[in-house]
Amino acid sequence: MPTDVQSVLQPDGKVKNGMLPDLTDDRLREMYRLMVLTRAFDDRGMNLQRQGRIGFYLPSRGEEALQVGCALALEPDDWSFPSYRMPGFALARGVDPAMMLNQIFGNAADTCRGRQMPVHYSFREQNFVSISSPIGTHIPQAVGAAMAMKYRGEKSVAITFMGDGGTSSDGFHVGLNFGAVYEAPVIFFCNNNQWAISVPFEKQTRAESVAIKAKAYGMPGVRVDGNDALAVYAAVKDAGSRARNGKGPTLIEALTFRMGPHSSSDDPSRYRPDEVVEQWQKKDPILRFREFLTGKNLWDEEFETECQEGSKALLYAAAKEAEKAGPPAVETMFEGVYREIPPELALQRDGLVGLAKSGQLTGKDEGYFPL
Ligand SMILES: Cc1ncc(C[n+]2csc(CCOP(=O)(O)OP(=O)(O)O)c2C)c(N)n1
Ligand SMILES: [Mg+2]
Repeated sequence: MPTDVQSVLQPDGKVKNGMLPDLTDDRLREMYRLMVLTRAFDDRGMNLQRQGRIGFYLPSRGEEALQVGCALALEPDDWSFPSYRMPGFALARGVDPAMMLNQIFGNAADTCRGRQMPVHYSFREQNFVSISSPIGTHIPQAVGAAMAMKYRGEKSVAITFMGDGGTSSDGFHVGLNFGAVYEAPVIFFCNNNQWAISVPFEKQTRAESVAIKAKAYGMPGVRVDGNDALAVYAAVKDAGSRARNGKGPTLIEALTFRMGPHSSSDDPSRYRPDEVVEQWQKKDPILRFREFLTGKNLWDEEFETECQEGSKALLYAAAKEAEKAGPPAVETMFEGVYREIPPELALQRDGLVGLAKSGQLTGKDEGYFPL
């Protein structure tokens, strides 16, 4: 039933009988390390924004388990069309955190060449397709990519992510219908963190869950505890194997909670009571996983220090480097669109480069996205 919530780890970190996915001890410890790294990355991002060193950040505190569990259940060649609250997914797919910081700073080493909003990453090597700001537009894109894989006889799958708010977008409905009709090898993953900025889930839909919507499109719908990395891992593995075996898409709804603000520009205390946040604090996915590892003798203080301090030091150094790199050169603005640049644009480019060279174009404090 799409209303049952699948889980592997109980709130005290104990495993439900016979439910443990097939993962080595090293892989389990890696899962934990990546969750800690994700939280450290979010803390670094928010601190950088508060220090005025970057313009914008968007944290995912409390949502680490679903990001890491999901990423580790995929194959290296799979394609992802993520939403914006997924730093842990990128990290767990093997993206270098330094590259993510380059994007946030929009510096000369940024893969997006400073043209995207901060946290709207794009990493070719990991088949990580550019994050789109307009909600839901990437969902049909993922379906199209999956259809292409099927057409070409490839064994990879596409996964796409949307929030609870994203399920109200036109892209969601179009994507799910098209994906099911064409039996595309795609996984629709809804991160139901209960809030779409200030809109609570109960105002988002009259349906009893997101997962139940799958039935109308003709695909399985699964509800899973999003604070349980192992349950998410198992759900994505299952959906991936259905897709790889020609059985079409699955809709996964992972239940979690957005512990922090929507973004560095938001103040959630204006629209939701602290008590709700406190209740969810007790369900912290990282603490639960730590309990689980402890029960298996896979955790000790030394490992904890290694994860915590290692992540902090890595990110502190990478942020310093990213800041030092400076913005992309002005002429890059004219690259990457035309094979041969039209004469009127070449004229503008040369004018701008001239201004930059004569020091009349500082660019300082200009152009930050004000969200
Ligand atoms: C088409 C569109 N409408 C509105 C917005 C403004 N907006 C940005 S994030 C957001 C909330 C989305 O919430 P949800 O899908 O639950 O994702 P979450 O932020 O919780 O991860 C909205 C309405 C947008 N970016 N695009
Ligand atoms: Mg949401």
